[in-house]
Amino acid sequence: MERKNKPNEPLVTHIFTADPSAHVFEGKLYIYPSHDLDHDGPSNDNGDQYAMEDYHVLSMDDIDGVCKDHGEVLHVKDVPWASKQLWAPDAAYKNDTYYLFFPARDKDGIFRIGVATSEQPAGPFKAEENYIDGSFSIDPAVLVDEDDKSYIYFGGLWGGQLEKWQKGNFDPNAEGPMPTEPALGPIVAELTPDMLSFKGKSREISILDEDGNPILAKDEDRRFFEGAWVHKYNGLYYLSYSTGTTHKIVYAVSESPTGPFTFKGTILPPVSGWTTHHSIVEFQNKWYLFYHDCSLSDGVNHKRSVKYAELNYNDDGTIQPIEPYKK
Ligand code: FUB
Repeated sequence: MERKNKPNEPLVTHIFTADPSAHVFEGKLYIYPSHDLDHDGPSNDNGDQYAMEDYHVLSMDDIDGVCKDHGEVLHVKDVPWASKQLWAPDAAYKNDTYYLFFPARDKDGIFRIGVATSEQPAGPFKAEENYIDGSFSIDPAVLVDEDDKSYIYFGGLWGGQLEKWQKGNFDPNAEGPMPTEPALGPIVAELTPDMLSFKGKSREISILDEDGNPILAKDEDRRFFEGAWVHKYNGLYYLSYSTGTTHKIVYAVSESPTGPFTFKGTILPPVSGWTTHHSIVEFQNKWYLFYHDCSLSDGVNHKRSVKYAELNYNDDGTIQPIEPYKK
């Protein structure tokens, strides 16, 4: 019998999946996750345990229907510029084309962001020859705005190497800011109309507290770590992200897609496992959070599973926190 989706339960159990980027394409909900390898190697802060080699695409006709695995849609061996570690991807639709944006280490071991294209939302995807010029770090998320401009958000600390780029070029010895300095923000770039390049230089996004002061590096409950996602609700831009070391999904709001964003609160408390990574999507007139945890592997950090939960707003536009383990 086919397994039906249930909130807060793994969408698929035959493979390990993580970092779900959910989008509505052609009336269906498509999920673009990472595909975690089922290996027993050691873990470290560099993220070597996240040794993913390919991507699968998942889809569902209804939120409580059956989640279909469309199989492998791109393998690292078919990405000319990449050496290893296909981490959290995202997808976008424009120009009658589906674009898969993905990070991987290049041949020098430096994370870059590439694009692959397909005529169908479920792939297969064909990678461009080179990574996006000017791209670095991990966790791309793309917003195609109502005015048809597209923005790519990216960046992640530690294994994701964001702190190595503070001076504009890769410095393997660079550390993050001092605790009392502003935290590093995610990076944004407008994409060219063909979605294959940055239109200009990328720039860092500011995240401010309620008094308009930058969130500081020591503020680990609120500062950006990785996994940026931007969605629109009632004309405002919501930037949500993982705090990493404190394992939360939090959010900040702006009137502009490039910020500055004002911190608002927590969407998801820590779940089982070290990493937390999500997306937010409207589907059939309801809003959903897609996220992952390690419950299917009994807590093995690099064997994760994607899940969903309904997401609700208050009348003032704030997001109601989600309880991931509600019975
Ligand atoms: O899946 C590998 C990395 O773990 C992602 O890029 C991060 O966001 C974290 O989920």
